[in-house]
Amino acid sequence: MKKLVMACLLFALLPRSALIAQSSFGLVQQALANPQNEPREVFPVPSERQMKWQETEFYAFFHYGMNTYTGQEWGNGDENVNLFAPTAMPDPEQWLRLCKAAGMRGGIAVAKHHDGFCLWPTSTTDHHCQNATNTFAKQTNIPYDFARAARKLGMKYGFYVSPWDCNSEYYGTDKYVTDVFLRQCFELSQYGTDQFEMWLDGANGGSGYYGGANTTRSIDADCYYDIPNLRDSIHRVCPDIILWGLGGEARWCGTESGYTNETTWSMGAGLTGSATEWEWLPSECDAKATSGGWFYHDGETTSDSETLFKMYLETVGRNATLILNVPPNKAGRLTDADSTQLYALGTKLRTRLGTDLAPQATVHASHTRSGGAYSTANLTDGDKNTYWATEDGQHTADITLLWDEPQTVHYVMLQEYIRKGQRVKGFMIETTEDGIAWTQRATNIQTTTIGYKRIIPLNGSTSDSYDGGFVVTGLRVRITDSRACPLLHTLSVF
Ligand code: FUL
Repeated sequence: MKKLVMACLLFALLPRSALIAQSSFGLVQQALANPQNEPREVFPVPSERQMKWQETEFYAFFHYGMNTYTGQEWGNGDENVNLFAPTAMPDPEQWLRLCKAAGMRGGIAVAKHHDGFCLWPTSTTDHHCQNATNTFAKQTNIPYDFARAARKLGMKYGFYVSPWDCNSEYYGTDKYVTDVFLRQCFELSQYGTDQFEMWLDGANGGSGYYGGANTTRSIDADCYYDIPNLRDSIHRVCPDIILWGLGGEARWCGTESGYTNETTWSMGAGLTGSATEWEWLPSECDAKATSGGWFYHDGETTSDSETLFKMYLETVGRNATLILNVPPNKAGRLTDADSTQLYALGTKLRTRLGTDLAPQATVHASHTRSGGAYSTANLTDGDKNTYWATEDGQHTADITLLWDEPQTVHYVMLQEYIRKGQRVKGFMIETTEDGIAWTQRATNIQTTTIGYKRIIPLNGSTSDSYDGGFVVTGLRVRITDSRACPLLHTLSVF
């Protein structure tokens, strides 16, 4: 009897989890069996908001503000607000409409640059546009108009806010962070909970006005701006927003010229990233579409659409995103020259990368994972959530596409299923005219990483990628090395 009481007592005291484990032992075993043979993640993997951000791919940057009127790139912070004098009402809808025509999916507008001049009526300082005497300036509220235009056009949007502020007398003290910077970010978050990126520039401190002190101030960016607190507060309001740069959720590729390395990992830092880093930190490339600078300057020219297309291939086509700057002029509009090149770029993207020839091909893979859900059909079904895979331990494979009729081909586009980690380390592309002899293409290009997206010009040239093309009846992608079994969700041929 005493033993029975003790046993009952012990049973009652057992933690609830232990009871569940005992009573549902069969269920636990079933879950461990992995009946779909689903591949495991190879860490690190992107967060949900990093996935959404990556899918934005190509978006615009709009540097507009005090510098547009002073001709500076970096203001000193002592500019009189009345110098901000638009000759017409700034028109963010025009900016975004032209960028949409160029194939972009969103845009980031400067809300405050290093000079501290705010393009919205902020409560944190008097140094803002609506305190200027100009009639248009008094009505300017870039975040409001920009967010509204983006929603109307179905584009993603966000704001650039410079952490460095050489107007604020408090810069360098805690008061700047709590009463100015964090509040400004929070005010900007209120312009729309659906923002996709906040641009937190890495340029930090230096000489400036600082409320009349005219000094040089330096800070330790790693701890000064209270980034963890900022990230949490902003994510609570804008769940999908990526805090770029100082925010630590996406990285600067390391150039401001619209290219990144052919080998690009979404982990690590700089141009290439690294296959062995533990944190998912995807790459963004910033670039200027005009000759003058980030801000508008009289007499500047706009790059031709062929140059912009090359930038696209060397950024989006290399597992990064492209943020392309097109600066509004003194009337708060993009110029006619910008418009011409942006439309031409949109046409190039549609004609060169718009008609996928892969769905018409017969596709065969040397290796396909068992379980039924990972066949080559997933590569051409247009569904980013289904993918082809090999068995665990199988790190090489060939995927062959054969067409009944000869096709003229220029580009191959590959996309990994990165929700389970970036894997591929090496691949080659070959074509055949007769189905017997195969020739390797783009041998001068590092065909190493794939990641979210990789576009290979088959002639090996990003500046002259759309020449006559190759007339082929077959194309083969040979995966030669991978961190784990490769998972591809799309293979397209253009
Ligand atoms: C840099 C800034 O200093 C430039 O003025 C510009 O805004 C560029 C996009 O980022 O860090």
